[in-house]
Amino acid sequence: MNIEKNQAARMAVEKIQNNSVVGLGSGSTAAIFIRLLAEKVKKEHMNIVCVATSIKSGELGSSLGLKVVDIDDVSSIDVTVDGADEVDYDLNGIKGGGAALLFEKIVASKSKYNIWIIDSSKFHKKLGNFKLPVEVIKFGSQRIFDCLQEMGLNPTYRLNDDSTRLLTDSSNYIIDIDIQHVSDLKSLSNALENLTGVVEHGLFINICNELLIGGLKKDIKRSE
Ligand code: ABF
Repeated sequence: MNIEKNQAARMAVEKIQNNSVVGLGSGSTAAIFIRLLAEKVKKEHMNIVCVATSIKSGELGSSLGLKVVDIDDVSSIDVTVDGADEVDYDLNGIKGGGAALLFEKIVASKSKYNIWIIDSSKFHKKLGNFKLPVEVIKFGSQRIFDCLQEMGLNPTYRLNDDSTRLLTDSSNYIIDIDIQHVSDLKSLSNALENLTGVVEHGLFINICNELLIGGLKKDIKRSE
């Protein structure tokens, strides 16, 4: 799969134009993109400003010489290149396997154009092979967990290797839920957003503009 991740990242870097603001995604595929982008910027003396979707991506970009600024220091982002955990044929996706979904969705919403880079194992007709991450504030999270259980979504807290609850960059918890048997994702999205204490979830609907799949020479664009 790494070959496909490299291919997808390389296709994305070719799309970055000079004098642009670029969103840096999170995850291992996005990390390959960040490294390739830094090489291209250095080689071609490009004028690029970056906004990161996680502390980790920002630190990686800065360490490689990219100019990484705070999202509120730019009026808009020209293009964001990010990974995803699962993408369907309508270019809707599940993100947040790396617990960065909140900043990823904020950066994506400020981006004029969103490109996702994946290996072919993540491209499915229907979403649900990957559990859906839900970011919740710590205070009162058990009530949300219980609600999700009552909804039949089989919730589990995201844990660290030492079995402590993982904290996101915003010091929130992640609860992963099983959506394999959910057919109406828009209704699920609305239901989750109506649960007090839910900060954000990993359903990214109508956000991706272009999907680059390693191993496929052509890219897939969302129909307008
Ligand atoms: C990120 O990309 C996350 O939303 C998602 O978890 C990750 C996929 O990681 P990888 O590219 O390592 O498979 O945007």
